[in-house]
Amino acid sequence: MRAQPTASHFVNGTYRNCPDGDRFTSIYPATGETIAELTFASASLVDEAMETAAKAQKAWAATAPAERSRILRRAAELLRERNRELSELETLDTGKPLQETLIADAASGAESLDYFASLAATMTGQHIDLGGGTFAYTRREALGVCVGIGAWNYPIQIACWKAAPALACGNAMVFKPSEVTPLSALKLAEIFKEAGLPDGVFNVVQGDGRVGAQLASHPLTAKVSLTGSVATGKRVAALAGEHLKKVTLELGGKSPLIIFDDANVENAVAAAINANFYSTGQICSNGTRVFVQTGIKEALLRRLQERTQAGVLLGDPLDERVNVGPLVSSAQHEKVLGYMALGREEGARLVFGGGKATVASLPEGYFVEPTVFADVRDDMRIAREEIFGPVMCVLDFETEEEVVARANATEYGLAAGVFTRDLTRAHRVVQDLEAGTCWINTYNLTPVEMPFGGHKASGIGRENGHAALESYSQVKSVYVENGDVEAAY
Ligand code: TXE
Repeated sequence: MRAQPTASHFVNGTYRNCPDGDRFTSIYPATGETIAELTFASASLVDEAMETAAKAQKAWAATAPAERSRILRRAAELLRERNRELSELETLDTGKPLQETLIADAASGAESLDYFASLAATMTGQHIDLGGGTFAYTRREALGVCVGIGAWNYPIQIACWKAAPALACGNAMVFKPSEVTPLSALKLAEIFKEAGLPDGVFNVVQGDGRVGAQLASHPLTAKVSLTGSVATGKRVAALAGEHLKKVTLELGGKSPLIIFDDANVENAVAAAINANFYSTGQICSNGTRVFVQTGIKEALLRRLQERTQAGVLLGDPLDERVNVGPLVSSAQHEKVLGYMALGREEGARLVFGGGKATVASLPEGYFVEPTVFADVRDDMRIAREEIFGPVMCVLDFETEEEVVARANATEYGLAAGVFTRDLTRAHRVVQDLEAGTCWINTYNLTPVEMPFGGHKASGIGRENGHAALESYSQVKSVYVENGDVEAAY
């Protein structure tokens, strides 16, 4: 199976190779086969991409917002028209089931482009009366060249979530996908060009953390938006601080999903499944600490096991019936298996799963079993560290006060969920949870209209919603004098 792109990079409206860059490959996680061979961008190609973007940005910012909207909307249509082709590519690159990529990846990218296209022309300033005919007004202006750095779990979605608000505001973007999943961002660049985006406004360069660091500290970078781990977030924030770049960080989590004993058990079980096993558990906002009030604990565990055993279909992610694919890479496979072993060593009760999964036709695939540990204690590493695989930790609780304190006792604060039929309690609990996104009686839904981002170590700034427009633009205040200018002499 091959998914070789025309070339590794896309700069100034054309595919570019970089023969002097280090070589790397993309592999299909279900088989370990190489599907594409690429190169990292050299320092000079990164410079060229930044310079090209800086030039193109001036004209793009001067383009009427309604025209910018039309181009972004056309790109959304093209994403939808090519959804199957893009989804198959995303499945090859990430190993996520086609069943998921058909609805959650390019489709979410298209939603984001449509949404920010519709907001592009609504960005207005204020008029401020200062008396005596004097006034001030504000303009909301683009920042310049924004750098996007992506993670490997939702490659095209992440590229769109960053590009859509950036371009809507009149910025240019240089995007670096994760070196684990380099392919779909190049297709997005092609689509933007076909939709009429001027050359140089959206560019893709490949590379690992070294290229990421060069981009984050580049003299022409106005802002950097990263999706990745907390460790990388700290490095990017340090670079951004040193060079005074604006920064948005979407980082990891160890989010709580709290289930009170008056909850609708079937819905709570469905949410716990989605919050831990969708995308084989590789989602930053996953509710991996499932706090269950003791009254319904055994009933909930039983239904969780019954539904998982009856419903999970592991296999080739290109088969649309398959609902659990492999992990993204051999490194992630080792990491997740290590945490499964650790859970046992730490004394958690293994309810089901707990190891490597075998798919007879795909012996080299990075498969693991969806896994549930019960009787997990707060101090266990499996309850404290982000695993980024299908490993659910179930923890018992007795009272509301206790569970809120324990849910908050983490450095992370990306997301949280509450299941209860008592809505007064739901709102009270949500108010006290230290998390950027909370769900009541559902989990992991992230519509583009809703700002998304983390409290505490889970991030800085917000993606999506009106908040994203604010973070990709800056205010200029203009004071207009209507009287004479007084001076001391
Ligand atoms: O992420 P990294 P990795 C977590 C998850 C996973 C772990 C490692 O737990 O197991 O992180 O994944 C770029 N300056 N998440 O190694 O390293 C890098 O090239 C600038 C959670 O893939 O954080 C890539 O494009 N950029 C997460 C991006 O940062 C740098 C999603 C993310 O890579 C850089 C993915 C540097 N110094 C992994 N170093 C989530 N929360 O969604 C690396 N990069």
